[in-house]
Amino acid sequence: MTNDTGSSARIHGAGAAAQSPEPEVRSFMGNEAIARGAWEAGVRIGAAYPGTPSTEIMECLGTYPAEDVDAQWATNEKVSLDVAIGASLAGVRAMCAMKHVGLNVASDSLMSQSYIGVNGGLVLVVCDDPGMHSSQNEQDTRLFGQFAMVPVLEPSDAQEAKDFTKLAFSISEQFDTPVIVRSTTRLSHCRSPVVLGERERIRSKGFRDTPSKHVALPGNARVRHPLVLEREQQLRDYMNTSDLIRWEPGSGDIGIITLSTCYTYVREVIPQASVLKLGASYPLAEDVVRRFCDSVKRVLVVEELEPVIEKELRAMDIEVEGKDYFPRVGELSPELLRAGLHKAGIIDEMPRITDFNIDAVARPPVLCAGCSHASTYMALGNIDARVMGDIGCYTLGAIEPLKAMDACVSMGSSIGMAVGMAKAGATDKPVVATIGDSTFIHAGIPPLIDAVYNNADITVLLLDNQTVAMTGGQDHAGTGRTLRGEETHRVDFEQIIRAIGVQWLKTVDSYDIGSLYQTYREAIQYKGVAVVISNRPCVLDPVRIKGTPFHVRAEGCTACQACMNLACPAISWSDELYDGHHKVKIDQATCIGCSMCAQLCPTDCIQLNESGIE
Ligand SMILES: Cc1ncc(C[n+]2csc(CCOP(=O)(O)OP(=O)(O)O)c2C)c(N)n1
Repeated sequence: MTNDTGSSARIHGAGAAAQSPEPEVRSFMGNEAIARGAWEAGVRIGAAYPGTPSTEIMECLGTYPAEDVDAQWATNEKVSLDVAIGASLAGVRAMCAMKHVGLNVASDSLMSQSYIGVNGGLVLVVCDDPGMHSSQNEQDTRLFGQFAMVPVLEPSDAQEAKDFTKLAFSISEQFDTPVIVRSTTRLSHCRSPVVLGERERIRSKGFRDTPSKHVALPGNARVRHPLVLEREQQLRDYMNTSDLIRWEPGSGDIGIITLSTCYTYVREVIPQASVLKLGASYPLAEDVVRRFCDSVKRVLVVEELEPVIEKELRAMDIEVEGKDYFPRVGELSPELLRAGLHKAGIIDEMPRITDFNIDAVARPPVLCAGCSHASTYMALGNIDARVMGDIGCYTLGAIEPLKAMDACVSMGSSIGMAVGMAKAGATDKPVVATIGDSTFIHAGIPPLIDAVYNNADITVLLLDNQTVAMTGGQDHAGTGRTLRGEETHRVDFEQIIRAIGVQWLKTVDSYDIGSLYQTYREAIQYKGVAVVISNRPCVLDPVRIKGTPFHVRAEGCTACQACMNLACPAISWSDELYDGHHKVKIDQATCIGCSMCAQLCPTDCIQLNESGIE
């Protein structure tokens, strides 16, 4: 698995497999399988904005030949969907990929595109994160599918992830609808065998000049909406007869309706049950579901997060059980399923506790040694500002010992929140917004325009570490490189900010702590919108930085803890006692030689360890 704080897993691309005469079987992560499915389906355009657990889908699609597929990073999820919509209307198969919260950003386009329909197949892959391994909420994308009246396919393993993605393109074209393929962290990041196939040679259909279908005007949309309802019924009929639904008869009176990775847990925990495995959560294959429910005495729905299927069954007047026994929050697991079935009186034995006798090392989230965000939050703590944060590695500025962030909601919200907070006048502290480079491009520019337009008195700190560090170091429009690593135009932040009308703008090096403090103080004294850009690259990406480490001369250390305010993971207390006291020590392997701690040390006892001897 990967997570938002690590780099992406190793990815299998096209390799030689595409030419192999025999079907080849490979171990794929769900995300690799989705990319493979799209490639085999003849996808021509792929666009995504990174976000765990979806990021590897586009990275992997970008390993297939450029003449087959144009795989690109978009500036945000809405743009990624819009790119895919344009390509679909032009007549080719197109896909966009995002994490669940990305669909909130893209939803404005999705809701209308549902009416407009497609030309080339249009697939949205949306990866949910039950359990919030690396997300700010655990919303359930299936509800969005219902809301937009767009079919939602739910694979349960990597093979299905590939097969369903391929099928999604056909369904899209057959029913003139965008299709959502929903994954979850467990599927996206777990490996299982996948049989590879050939790429379909799909010719472009060419653009069809039908403005009454393509232009979302009230008059056109009024005609389209009833067609969308008809399409829902046709899709329902299709779901009743398609291979997406599988009835697996068992013994006894219990019938379980399930889907996605929950299906694999059901098969493991209660192999004897009759199971109806749904391949699509929307629209529901009502006829088959009803027949299945009639064939058993007791029906349970096993689904992660919201009781989506359970509520649909209730609406069909079917007696059903589910969330009384299985949690509505977090990830489901075989253990939780077993506990729920036990509570429901279906299985006798108590939940099996698997004791691996392993003491997992606690790994609380920390900024990396030498992270350029650390000095910013240390300074903000000292300046005592009211800080509206944003989403990225720098959200860790909220936790001990930096603890210099008061609120953080969603990508790009920091600047708008700062405007509101400053306008409300409810704070005697200066109001500061902190935002990363990728987040600024994603959703930070409109609120900065708003701040200038409405004469807000705020300071914006643009923390430009020249990568999307949080999701593993992807490129974006501010790095000057494309998804395939080609050179491209690099957005000039200073020019953009000046063009917006910001009058007070300075750029600082966040490793230069003296001038960083000085610049921040000047910025918050300015009446109006002041912007400070700090432009130290991330220590992990695009190149891993490792300079000569610093070490502590213990005899000079007064244990004043000034250096510890940086929250650097290389700095800790010594094991040895000096005159009965611990002193500071620096882990030589972790220190990258950024010098920030040495600048903070009042006794100059932190020095470069040029000898390499500790
Ligand atoms: C709507 C949405 N899309 C994607 C993500 C995943 N994500 C979390 S932070 C982040 C961007 C971080 O990049 P940047 O702002 O440059 O800050 P850094 O992590 O590099 O410090 C992304 C894409 C998300 N949380 N929400």
